[in-house]
Amino acid sequence: MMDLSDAYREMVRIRVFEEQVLRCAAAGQVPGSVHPYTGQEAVAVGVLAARQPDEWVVSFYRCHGHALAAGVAAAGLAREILGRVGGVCGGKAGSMHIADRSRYLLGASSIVAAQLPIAAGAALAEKTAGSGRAVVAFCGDGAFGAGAAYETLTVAAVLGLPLLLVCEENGWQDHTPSDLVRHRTPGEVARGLGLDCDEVDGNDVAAVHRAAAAALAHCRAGRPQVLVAHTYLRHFHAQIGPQPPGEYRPAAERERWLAQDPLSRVEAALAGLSAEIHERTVEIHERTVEIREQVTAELAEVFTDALAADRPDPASAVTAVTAAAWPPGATWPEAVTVREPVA
Ligand SMILES: Cc1ncc(C[n+]2csc(CCOP(=O)(O)OP(=O)(O)O)c2C)c(N)n1
Ligand SMILES: [Mg+2]
Repeated sequence: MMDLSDAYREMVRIRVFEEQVLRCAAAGQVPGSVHPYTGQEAVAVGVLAARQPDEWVVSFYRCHGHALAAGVAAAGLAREILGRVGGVCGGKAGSMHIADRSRYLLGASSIVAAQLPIAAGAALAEKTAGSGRAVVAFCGDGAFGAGAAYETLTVAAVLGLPLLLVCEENGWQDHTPSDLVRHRTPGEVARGLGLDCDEVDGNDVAAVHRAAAAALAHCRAGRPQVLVAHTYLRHFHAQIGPQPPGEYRPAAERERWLAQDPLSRVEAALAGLSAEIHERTVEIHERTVEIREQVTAELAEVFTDALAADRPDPASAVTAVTAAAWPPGATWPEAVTVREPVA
């Protein structure tokens, strides 16, 4: 069972973190683009509360929420996105390529669906080692239009890989409505390929958690699973530079989804749990306000600190870009030798 207050705090951290990132983007402080995760927080939090802390996670460009929910330190994440020393990847990877081995976040890909075969490889490694651990891969619904998704699902089914593929179905692929460019939904594709596939209300963190916990149990027993979480982006696809994109989605659709905001849903659930005891309800309401205030103060400090940090030395651009050490006995030196920086 997941503690709803803990889940709420985690979801608020992601929301407030992303709002800070967007503020920095508007001020021209973010190199490259940012893909906010606002509105989809319940998916990352619900799923990752169900994984064991040493189960690998693989993400895509909308990865800040996955990273925070995987336990990546907000300070290292903020510095990474802002391209500063002390970032989890040395400030050299940026918003779309977050990795943190200490939290078993294997990496994130900016190429749609490219993370899926990587996740299958990690799952094959776990299976080969007989570890009993699963691997969690996140993707958008657009990934199901890519060949890599079909290949991954097929190989996962054939080899019995301990892989959980979480598809965040938000109805859009960049500025294109998903239904315009697909013939089958991700769930239909997964079931069509013979995989187990559950579909869940992705704005209901408790429901996501239950579905992920059940799916992960099957994965660990060697039965790959797909979980489609239906959700919606609160902001927009991406921001590149200081100017946010204009609104591109129908107003009625946005309003319908924003009324189902995953944070408000938890606030309602926390209050509803004890609706019969008025004082307790007030207490819970105050608690949610307190959590928001605490998280906002914590993250304001994190971003002030990150913005004051240095940018990485350009000479470090070609260091630490390959594995520092190879497994015992492995020889492949020439191919991986890192060039010294050109003076
Ligand atoms: C192979 C590839 N083709 C196109 C793009 C450009 N692109 C970036 S995000 C995106 C939309 C993907 O939508 P979806 O998978 O639903 O994820 P969402 O952004 O909605 O979370 C596209 C087409 C890309 N990054 N990689
Ligand atoms: Mg999408």
